[in-house]
Amino acid sequence: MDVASTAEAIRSMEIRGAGRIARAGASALLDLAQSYHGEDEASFLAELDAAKRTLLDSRPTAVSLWNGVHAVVRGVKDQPDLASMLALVESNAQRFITRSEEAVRQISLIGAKRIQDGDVIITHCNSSAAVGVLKEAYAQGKRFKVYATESRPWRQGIITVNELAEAGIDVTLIIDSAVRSVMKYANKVFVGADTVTSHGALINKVGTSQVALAAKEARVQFYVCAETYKFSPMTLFGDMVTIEERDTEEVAKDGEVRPEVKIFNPVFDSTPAAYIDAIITEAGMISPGSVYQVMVESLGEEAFRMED
Ligand code: RI2
Repeated sequence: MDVASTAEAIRSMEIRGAGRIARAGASALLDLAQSYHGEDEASFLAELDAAKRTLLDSRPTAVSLWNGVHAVVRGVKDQPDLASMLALVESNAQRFITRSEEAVRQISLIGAKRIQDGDVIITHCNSSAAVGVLKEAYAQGKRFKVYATESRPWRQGIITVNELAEAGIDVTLIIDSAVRSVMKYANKVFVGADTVTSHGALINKVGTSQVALAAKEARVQFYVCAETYKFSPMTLFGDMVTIEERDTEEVAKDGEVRPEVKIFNPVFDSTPAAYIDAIITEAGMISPGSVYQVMVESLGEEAFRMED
């Protein structure tokens, strides 16, 4: 898919999930390099820069997209000629996509170790990393129950329950506001991540912080499944994560409520590090306090040399 259609598919949530949008962004830049027919370096760099901006503007919250796009363009402008620029975009993109898929697989294996027979697990929204952990544990022969939230307004929980049921897992769909009632049956929570800040806070689908609060109250373990390219270098410099607000029509259709009613539709929220027991990454399970160190090791120092 080209850059414009990829950005539109991300914006409209046809392509969604923090890991998937990062891979889609990298793949669109790969497509740009492979189909480039221009002849000079300056035009290619200008086109690459415009493509980068188009992709980054599509959804603002998940840093995975930022890290993915920057991993692809890194070093390109320092190449001596157009052929080397195109080759570097291609190899960077392919490396990012392969590593990203491998990271999700590693997280499944590491996270599955935290699951035991008889566990009752809650998950929220639809995270391929969290679902991967549950499916891997089941494939290893562990038997447990899952409660999955509906996750209004997009109802990505429907994807989750169908994926889990298809794998054979005992899964129950609940509405978001049932989380606290159901927490008394649960002993573990597994969720995904859109962004993890340098101080270990989790930015994930709106409602995650309420799940975490209910888990803390009930002393239920709260695990985050996050590839390290969801760690945000910008937060180290004090940047706040932008919380995406989507169309109000997603909450109530036009004409459903009186015109004087205001609608607020933030789609992510922030869970403080103190509510998180551990973050399961491809580099191993870490405490929220170790995010900075793992981020430097995994993303490399160049990720901290900020480019816009
Ligand atoms: P994976 C999703 O966002 C959810 O918030 C989910 O927890 C997160 O991305 C991570 O998903 P959205 O795109 O990368 O549905 O684990 O808004 O698939």
